[in-house]
Amino acid sequence: MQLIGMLDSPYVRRVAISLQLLGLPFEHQSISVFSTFAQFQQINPVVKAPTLVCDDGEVLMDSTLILEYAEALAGPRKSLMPGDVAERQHALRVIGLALAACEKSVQIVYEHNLRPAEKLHEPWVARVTGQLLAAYEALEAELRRRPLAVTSSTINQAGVTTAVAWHFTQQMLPGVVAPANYPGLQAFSAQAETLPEFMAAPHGSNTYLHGG
Ligand SMILES: N[C@@H](CCC(=O)N[C@@H](CS)C(=O)NCC(=O)O)C(=O)O
Repeated sequence: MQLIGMLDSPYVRRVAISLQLLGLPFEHQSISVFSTFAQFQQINPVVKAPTLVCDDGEVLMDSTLILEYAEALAGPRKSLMPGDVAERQHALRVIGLALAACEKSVQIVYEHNLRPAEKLHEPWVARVTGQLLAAYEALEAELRRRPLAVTSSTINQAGVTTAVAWHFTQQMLPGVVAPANYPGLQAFSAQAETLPEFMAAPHGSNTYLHGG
């Protein structure tokens, strides 16, 4: 199967890291939804990253749906989602917060990068920034209450998405979410970024490096 999209997208990156952790081989095409729009359109007319081209050619999109498919492929051998209902409930809460943090970060990036400066709507940026901070405050509290595992064999989807979200926000919006105010997230992210699966799919324009 082929993963389409750049690793500067937190959604593409969470899929690239998860596929590795699930032991599912894949090819990666690092093409942009912006600078290579027409090329992307040839693969997926909707131009959403990530896109997954399955082995039979069917095209999936949306990271959470792609991960659901990946879990089905890997199971019952491997899973990044807890089997226990209470544990799964907690993982889903953490994933929801981390995905909200990704979405709010992306909205701020788009507001700054895709609009002419005079069209930037400050009240919208302020609203979204407040939501972003609320998501990270809740994530920091959850991490304090129930620390997340952070080794290749123990990290789960809540850990992957939290680490990817934090790193993305810090890379794309430096200074917006002060690391000093979120020591748990900062330490967790630093450790996650040393895992081989994270290092093989670094944030940015690189193509996934097979085998680390
Ligand atoms: N909920 C989606 C969000 C994906 C998303 O918004 N990706 C961005 C790149 S970070 C994208 O495709 N942007 C181009 C567009 O929406 O037109 C997911 O989890 O995959």
